[in-house]
Amino acid sequence: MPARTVFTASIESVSILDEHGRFDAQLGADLIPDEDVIKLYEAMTVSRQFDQIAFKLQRSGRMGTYPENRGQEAASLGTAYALNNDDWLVPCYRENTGLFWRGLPMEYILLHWMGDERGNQIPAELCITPLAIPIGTQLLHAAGLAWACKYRKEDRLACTFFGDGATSEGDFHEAMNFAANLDLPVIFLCQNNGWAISVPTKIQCSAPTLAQRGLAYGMESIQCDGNDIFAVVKVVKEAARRAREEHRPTFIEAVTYRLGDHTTADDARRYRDEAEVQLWMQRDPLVRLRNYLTERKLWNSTKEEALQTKAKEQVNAAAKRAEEIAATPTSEIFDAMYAEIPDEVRRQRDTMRTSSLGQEQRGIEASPAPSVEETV
Ligand SMILES: Cc1ncc(C[n+]2csc(CCOP(=O)(O)OP(=O)(O)O)c2C)c(N)n1
Ligand SMILES: [Mg+2]
Repeated sequence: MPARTVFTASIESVSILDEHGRFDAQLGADLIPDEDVIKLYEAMTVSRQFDQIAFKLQRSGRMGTYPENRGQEAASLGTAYALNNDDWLVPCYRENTGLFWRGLPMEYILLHWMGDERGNQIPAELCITPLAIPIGTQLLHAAGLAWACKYRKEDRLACTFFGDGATSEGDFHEAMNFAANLDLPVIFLCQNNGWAISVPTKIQCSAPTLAQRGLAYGMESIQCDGNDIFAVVKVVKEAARRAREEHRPTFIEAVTYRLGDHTTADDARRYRDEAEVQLWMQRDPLVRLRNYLTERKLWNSTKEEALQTKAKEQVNAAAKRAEEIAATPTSEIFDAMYAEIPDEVRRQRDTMRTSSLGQEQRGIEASPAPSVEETV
């Protein structure tokens, strides 16, 4: 018997507002009302400002490591915009813009990177899970949440964010398999930003697209320009419809670029070409949207100036709130693990202040932090 083709596939890539400012009127028709485009641009600007201030907080020793979101704002923002407010957002750590859009107060993210776990105690009504630092783990949480939504017959879905590097993790493959085989209402939103720290995507994956990985599990998979907020909104809306109406998962590869270092602990100049960075600067999602609004006479330099001032004020106020939050009693680290504290742990709790940990006991006081304005 002659061999016959049993499967062929292709991956579509969606772009609506391209890097040259060309807008696809057909694909983009009635997608985002003008007043919302303005709000989305404002949200991107505030998030960019947040990055700058967070970076300075880290550099002045007032915060731990911080991963900049610069250049990737459109992917999480477009997604949060396209979903309902009770859909689960299951983030990684480069989704600030979308989380702020959902309503997360900015100080939560700062507290997280300051090493204060209260930054991860996200108000339940926001339907956002804690930032996931162990790469790929959150995909399984999203599949589980989506399964729960389906089981309870709720009209909700889960959307998880992760990077290109995460697609090489076992958790990624388990979550994708689980979601496709159990018909779960979940969206896998991969931010392919070209790099997993110093590993370029092209040596991480031999296939021409990451989206193909979804096809292998039998789920709808699509690519979009992740720096084009219109394209992101378009593909996420369709994925959400599929999740709600058909209980089927979707894999979305949003092609974007990390304009900053991996984190403040990294120096990307050591492993990537400056020309590549310059090329992607031309595709910056924020600049692209500003040009679009300016061209359409919906934006001008006066509005821009006012927005910049407002953004600085907002972020500085959030930094102040984060720095001024009262420290929790150290003994609190013992409170959440056991309903009834075992003897050995109780002993540790009761004696910790008499050991070398007990700085406060010995009267050593930390020097007061400078005000935000002093160093930012
Ligand atoms: C399980 C696990 N392995 C390794 C790391 C160290 N690590 C932190 S970020 C990162 C790269 C992730 O790359 P990608 O998924 O592309 O996300 P990006 O940082 O580019 O947004 C690695 C390997 C980790 N956090 N968790
Ligand atoms: Mg990456």
